[in-house]
Amino acid sequence: AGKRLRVLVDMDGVLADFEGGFLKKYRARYPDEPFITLDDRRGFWVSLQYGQLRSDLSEKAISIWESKGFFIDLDPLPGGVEAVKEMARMDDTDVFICTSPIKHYKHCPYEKVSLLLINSMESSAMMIIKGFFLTTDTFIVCVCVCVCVFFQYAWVEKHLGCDFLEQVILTRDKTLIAGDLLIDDKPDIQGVEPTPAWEHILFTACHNKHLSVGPSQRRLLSWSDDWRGILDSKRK
Ligand code: U5P
Repeated sequence: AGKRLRVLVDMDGVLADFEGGFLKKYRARYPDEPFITLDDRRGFWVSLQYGQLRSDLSEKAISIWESKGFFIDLDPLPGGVEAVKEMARMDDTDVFICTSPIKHYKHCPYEKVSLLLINSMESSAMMIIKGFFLTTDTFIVCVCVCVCVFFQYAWVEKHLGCDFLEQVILTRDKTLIAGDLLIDDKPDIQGVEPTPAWEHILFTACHNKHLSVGPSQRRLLSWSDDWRGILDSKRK
């Protein structure tokens, strides 16, 4: 018997339509502001390109994905959910959803909730919580990150089912995670591990489709592309 194949699948831009969901909500919230069509998107960071369009648009862009309900409302990308479910049913195959939690929290709607929470606490409870979190700021960051992470898990439960919650890996550094394949739309996946165990398969997205990638880099054009062939190529 061969060894088991471990596939890591990114969420935003691979399973969930982050770019489409972003543009729809950005235009609804800021109808009079300039925007970038999906065809004109370049570079992984939406906030960076909006900031180049006009400096204040970077913050406006960030405010969209840090709004309540943004992640849970994202539509699945065509074929992604079906592909991941099929992978999970394959013999000798383990599939994990590998995603990064948000890093900004300044526009997080739960900032207000956490402030209210901390202000309404009795002084002794407040002292204990403060002792644990050190500062009110740390407490706010913790609440915001927890709630945002909750919505990423909720998306997995909604579209893949609660059994898949066991398969979620949340990390800011994907190079630390060992796997045979990482299917991800981010062109440069870096972290503290210089030689990650996985082969990165670049999932084509509006922001990376114009990039010429190195000869060793394989792409998955969409979920109708031959992902089964890519998995088979890694089996011993
Ligand atoms: N993201 C940003 N800025 C951007 C675009 C995306 O911080 O301009 C964040 C989003 O919060 C998204 C995450 O959830 O990156 C996707 O990371 P990854 O798991 O696809 O690497």
